[in-house]
Amino acid sequence: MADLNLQEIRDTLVVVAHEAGRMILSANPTDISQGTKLNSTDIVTETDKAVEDHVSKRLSEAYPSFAFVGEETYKPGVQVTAAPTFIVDPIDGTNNFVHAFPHACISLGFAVDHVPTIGVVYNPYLDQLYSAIRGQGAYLTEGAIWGLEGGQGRRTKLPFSKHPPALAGLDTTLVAIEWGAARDGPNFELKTEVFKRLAASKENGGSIVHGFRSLGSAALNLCAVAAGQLDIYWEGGCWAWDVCAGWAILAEAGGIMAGGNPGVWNPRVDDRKYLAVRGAPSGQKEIVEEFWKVIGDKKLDYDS
Ligand code: LIP
Repeated sequence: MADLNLQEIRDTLVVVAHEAGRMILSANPTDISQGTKLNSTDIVTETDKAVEDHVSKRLSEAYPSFAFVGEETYKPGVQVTAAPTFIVDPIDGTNNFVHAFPHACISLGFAVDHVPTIGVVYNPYLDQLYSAIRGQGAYLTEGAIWGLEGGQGRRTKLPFSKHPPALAGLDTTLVAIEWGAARDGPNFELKTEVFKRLAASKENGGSIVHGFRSLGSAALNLCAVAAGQLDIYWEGGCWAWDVCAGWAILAEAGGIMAGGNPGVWNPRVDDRKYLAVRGAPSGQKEIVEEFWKVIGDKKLDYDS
């Protein structure tokens, strides 16, 4: 990695993210002319494809030797290699985009040796850009396009709190969950059961978490965990392009990414089962193990 100019790559990703943001804001969000994938919830729009085409062209021109994995051009069974790879979701939160719900983003990740190394996640609706370079911290920049701070935007280091509180147990947490596209079968049944156990009172054997947030974007979920606004995010079924950028940002904000199934401490970027925990002075390992106990003996299972 020594010969990679990570700062230059990040800066390029920020410019491309702003270009993609303008494409998202100028698109007709109700146009789902490209149809759906798994079922009626798994929507693809022509904007998804147009944004990915633009991003792929810009990045292959700037870095022709790097690999590219994108949601709309991905071929089932293709694994992320150890080569420097851009891992891109053109619109993460497509269902929000289609419904004109202002919680979607362009997610531009860069992985080296399977490790999420650079992350740029941009929500154009709010002009909020989250970014991180491995070893150089994670930041939120707000209002750069809107002209704040002379066009530089207001920059805040993540997590927001300089002294994040210890993690003291699931009953003190705000948890991001997602239903995902699959709405039947054993994965859906296990998710539904785990959600119920997490929410239920202790008297009924539950964890009584403070609450759930299901906002439809894995990348923005990870950024909220990185910021310390959410404590945990658990999902099975999303993909490397949903999490790569947010994972780099989470890691640089002191967070950890464990596996979405019990016992997996070091998931691959394309594992498709994830458990993200915010940065904290103590309690991360313990809360992962407490969460895994809630999952029990069954396991989430997805093809790559
Ligand atoms: C979405 C993910 C989300 C998942 C949705 C969908 P998309 O990505 O960010 O975590 O639950 O099913 O996959 O499709 O909006 O890019």
